[in-house]
Amino acid sequence: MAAMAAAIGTDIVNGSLMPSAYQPLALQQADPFKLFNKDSEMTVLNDKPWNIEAKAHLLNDAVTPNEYMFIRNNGLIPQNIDSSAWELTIDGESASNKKTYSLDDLKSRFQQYTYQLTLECGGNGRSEFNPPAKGNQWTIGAVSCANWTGVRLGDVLRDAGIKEDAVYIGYHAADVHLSRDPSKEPISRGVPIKKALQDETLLAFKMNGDDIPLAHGYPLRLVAGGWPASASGKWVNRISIRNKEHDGAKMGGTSYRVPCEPVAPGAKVEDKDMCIITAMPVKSLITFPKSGAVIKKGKTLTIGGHAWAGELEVNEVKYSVDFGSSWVSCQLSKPTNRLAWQHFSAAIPLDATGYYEIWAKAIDSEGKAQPMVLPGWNPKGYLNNACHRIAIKVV
Ligand SMILES: Nc1nc2c(c(=O)[nH]1)N[C@H]1C(S)=C(S)[C@@H](COP(=O)(O)O)O[C@H]1N2
Ligand SMILES: [Mo]
Repeated sequence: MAAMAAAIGTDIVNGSLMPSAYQPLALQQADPFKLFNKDSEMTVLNDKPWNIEAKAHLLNDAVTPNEYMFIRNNGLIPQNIDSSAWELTIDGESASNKKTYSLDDLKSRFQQYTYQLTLECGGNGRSEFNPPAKGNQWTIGAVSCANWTGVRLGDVLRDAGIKEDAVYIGYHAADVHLSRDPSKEPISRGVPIKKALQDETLLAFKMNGDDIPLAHGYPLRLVAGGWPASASGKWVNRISIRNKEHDGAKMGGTSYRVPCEPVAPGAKVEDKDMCIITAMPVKSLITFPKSGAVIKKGKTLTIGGHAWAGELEVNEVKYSVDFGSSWVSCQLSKPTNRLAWQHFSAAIPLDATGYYEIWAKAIDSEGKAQPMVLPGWNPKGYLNNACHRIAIKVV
């Protein structure tokens, strides 16, 4: 009984009358697909907290709809949100004024912008690292590119006043620490002031034209595309302008930090040798066809997918049907706006019957390509941008 009460978070009234072996509704497994309007092919990695990822073929849309968008939570989703009472406070050592805005203030006082922004969890691809890294075992599906509408964070920060010595911003949010201890934050990260002031860095209140779904940060979220999505605080109610690197929860230690210089797999790395992840590396995903597709001999295989490169543009995507021995260029679209993923396609002749693998490799505007195999090991398994591959059978 005590254990159940602890799990529910309060005493169970009339608990002594509860039949033995009865499972209170509060502890029954909710259906995450219904709860979050997710497609039933999405993969649930964890339910305490909720972490759900897509499969490559589910991400085929040019703009990711909610049903295929991954969910990454560090804590418990806030409940009973009253958006009419929601407030965003700007404070911090480097804010000239502490200022508080209602959602209406933000919507009416500042110009609104819509951008397609790629959000990829820093730990996307973690499942492949060896020695294994603790944490959600993301495969390839912790990435999305939705339309986000809101006001520029920079406009709001400037309205409050940014002091000369500002170097960083840190967000604070309404989600609840897993321990339910109100003095602890599940996560409070941020970005350098320069990234905070970019045109595309939004305080968003709409996703794909509608209110942001609760799991994705309703009613207000920070969106800093191209950086590890952990920088894009959901349910944001306070942003601090800092005169030093933000020191909130999950800014230090091995959280969202990697060895500044490459290390041997499994190495112990001293804190001073760890660096905060900035922009995400170049990456691509073949979203069509689904891996395992069977095609008829004599037909051309059309593949499609997306490519993105942190703060940069993708210059080229290539495919290989011979395990990387030779590469052929794909068609590649320009991004709709900076920090949006780009779409590639190719018509591939597959002449023999049998098993093929299609590998895709993106190259960014600075000439950096995705590695074919796992990149540098790091303690928490971040930044795996190895080439995506699909299997095809020709019959
Ligand atoms: N308040 C808050 N913001 C958060 C998180 C969180 O747990 N709490 N998780 C972060 C991480 S690690 C990721 S990858 C993204 C995931 O965004 P999504 O769930 O909308 O896909 O949100 C980020 N913002
Ligand atoms: Mo993340």
